[in-house]
Amino acid sequence: MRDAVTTLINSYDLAGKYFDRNALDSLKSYFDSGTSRVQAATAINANAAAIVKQAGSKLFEELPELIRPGGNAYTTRRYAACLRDMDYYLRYATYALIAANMNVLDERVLQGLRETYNSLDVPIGSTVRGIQIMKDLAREQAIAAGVANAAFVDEPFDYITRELSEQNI
Ligand SMILES: CCC1=C(C)/C(=C/C2=NC(=C\c3[nH]c(/C=C4\NC(=O)[C@H](C)[C@H]4CC)c(C)c3CCC(=O)O)/C(CCC(=O)O)=C2C)NC1=O
Repeated sequence: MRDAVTTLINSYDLAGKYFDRNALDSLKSYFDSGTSRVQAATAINANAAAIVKQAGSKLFEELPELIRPGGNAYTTRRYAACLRDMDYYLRYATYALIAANMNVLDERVLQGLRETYNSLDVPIGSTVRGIQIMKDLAREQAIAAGVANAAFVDEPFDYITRELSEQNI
């Protein structure tokens, strides 16, 4: 698992080089954004249960067929599995926000996920919609907590969306 700092160290070490101007600029911007990242993650953590619940309600309101007979989130077990997945996405998104690096998502969340979803007929488009709804709620929480430039909150949600949506070749 990597973060913004270890990724940089790794690549400079592989080249056997001291940090140059680019590396130092990128480290500086990472540390400058640190307080905002912690602030955003704190706000999301404190409201995680509510974010997942609200996002679920909104998703099923938009796509009621998911929870009707024949829908993938129909039956209590599958409904709960769906909300649990949403909670996973939210929690891992906060890790990626703190790390300022998406590697944790690749390693812990995305590996094999599309295959699992396909084999269980979990609709990827609807899952992506759920993730996008959570993104908006998470950003709102960060803004409400006083994070000035909260656009970075979108990053892990968009990353999961992009990776999950990619077509099989
Ligand atoms: C931490 C990393 C991690 C992830 C991401 C993860 C996802 C994950 N979601 C699963 C199932 C599932 N995922 C969903 C999700 C949904 N169905 C819908 O219609 C909605 C669109 C959507 C919710 C937004 C459902 C309903 C199942 C159960 C499917 C079934 O068993 O038939 C399964 C199959 C095993 C199980 O049921 O637990 C996995 C592995 N597991 C992990 O360990």
